[in-house]
Amino acid sequence: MFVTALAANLLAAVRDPRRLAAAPAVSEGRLVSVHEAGLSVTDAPLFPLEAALAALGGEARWPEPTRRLAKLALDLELLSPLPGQVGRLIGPLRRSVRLEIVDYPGEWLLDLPLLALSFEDWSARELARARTVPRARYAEAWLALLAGLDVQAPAEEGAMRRLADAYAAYLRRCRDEGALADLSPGRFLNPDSWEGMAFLLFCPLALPPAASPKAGSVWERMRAHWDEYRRRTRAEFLAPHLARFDAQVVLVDLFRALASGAASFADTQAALAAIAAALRPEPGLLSRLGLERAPPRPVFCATKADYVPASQRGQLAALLRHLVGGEGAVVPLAAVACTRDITLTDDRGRVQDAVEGIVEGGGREAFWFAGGVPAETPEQAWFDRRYDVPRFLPPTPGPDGGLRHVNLDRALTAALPGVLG
Ligand SMILES: Nc1nc2c(ncn2[C@@H]2O[C@H](COP(=O)(O)OP(=O)(O)O)[C@@H](O)[C@H]2O)c(=O)[nH]1
Ligand SMILES: [Mg+2]
Repeated sequence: MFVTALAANLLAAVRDPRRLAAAPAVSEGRLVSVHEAGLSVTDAPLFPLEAALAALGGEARWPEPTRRLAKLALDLELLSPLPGQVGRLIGPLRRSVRLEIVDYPGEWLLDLPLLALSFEDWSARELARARTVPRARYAEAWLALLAGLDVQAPAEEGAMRRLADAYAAYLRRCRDEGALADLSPGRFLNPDSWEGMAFLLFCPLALPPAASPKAGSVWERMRAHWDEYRRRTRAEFLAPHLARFDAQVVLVDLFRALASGAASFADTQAALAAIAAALRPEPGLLSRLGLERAPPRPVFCATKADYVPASQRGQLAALLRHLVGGEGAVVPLAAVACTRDITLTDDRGRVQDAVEGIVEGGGREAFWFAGGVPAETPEQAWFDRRYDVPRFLPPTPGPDGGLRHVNLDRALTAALPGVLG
């Protein structure tokens, strides 16, 4: 949705700068033209912009969520004013910028911290937490398979597949039933082009009881697969994509974590800490991996900011800052604003800021967090109150193709100060 809204509003902003008013290049009239550009035949799959816009414009359906890596290219023409006397004499320079936007499943960000982990250390960490609440409940079938496994036995394809499948099923349950987020490897949840690859046959394993693993054993083979997974992550995700980015936007849904209980929130917190550490420009993990250039300062966005009224978006940003630490920019963001701010008054005359939008079926629904969004990790008791977060329908694009948003222009300017600033 972010990529779709970004493209739709950049295209619309050429005619109507109010679409992205907080981006100085737009508000000052320096964005002259925007066109979608083609990709070369060897490039990544094309981002399905047309399908996404058709979904929004037709019956106001949400576009498909990201399941694979895809790329969108936009050609921008901008004016750069020259300073001083010269500038007044010859006027601004025209420059062309090609903006390439790479959309990929967010789960893959958690593969970055794995690049610095051994199979032994990752296994120990994952086995330990799979035995604690709430994960243990989802891990039963996988742990039962492990209990009957001799890791020194000769590796056999069928047995390895059953173990890897059970581990992947555990990760999916953690994500879908537990709303947990600190789940690895990311490709087990979203394999994209790696679907069915033999090196995905591994899972966390306890160390063999004897000091050294036997050649050809399950343990040895799974560790080899782990090494191959990390090699491919470097070769096919890090090197061609992440390491070449000039900007990295990380979208974080804090409402899902807040509404799903303390365990879900703690897990999201752990995942974000690991991602923020990996993306930290200096001396973060990526820079230590010997990339040719330092990674860009990330822009962390608290998404779906249209779930809270304007008066609470500062709190939302504060909560995200609390979770990611000091590095990078933090922006409360709604790629598409589905709600309007309202004020509710209860029978005792108490006033509450809330939002209201249209939900599936056409009904109008209000939403608010009692007491507001917490600015730090809430106490356990805060989670006792359960929130049913409605799923609002997206607004249809305007006649100019633009979409109502919250802070999309601020997020873009923070990500690309040299282009839109
Ligand atoms: N209210 C609101 N909902 C959003 C917004 N962006 C995304 N969503 C909801 O979140 C879902 C997933 O968004 P999407 O961008 O597809 O996320 P992905 O799964 O990470 O690719 C959408 O189908 C919407 O229901 C937003 O700005 N406001
Ligand atoms: Mg997405």
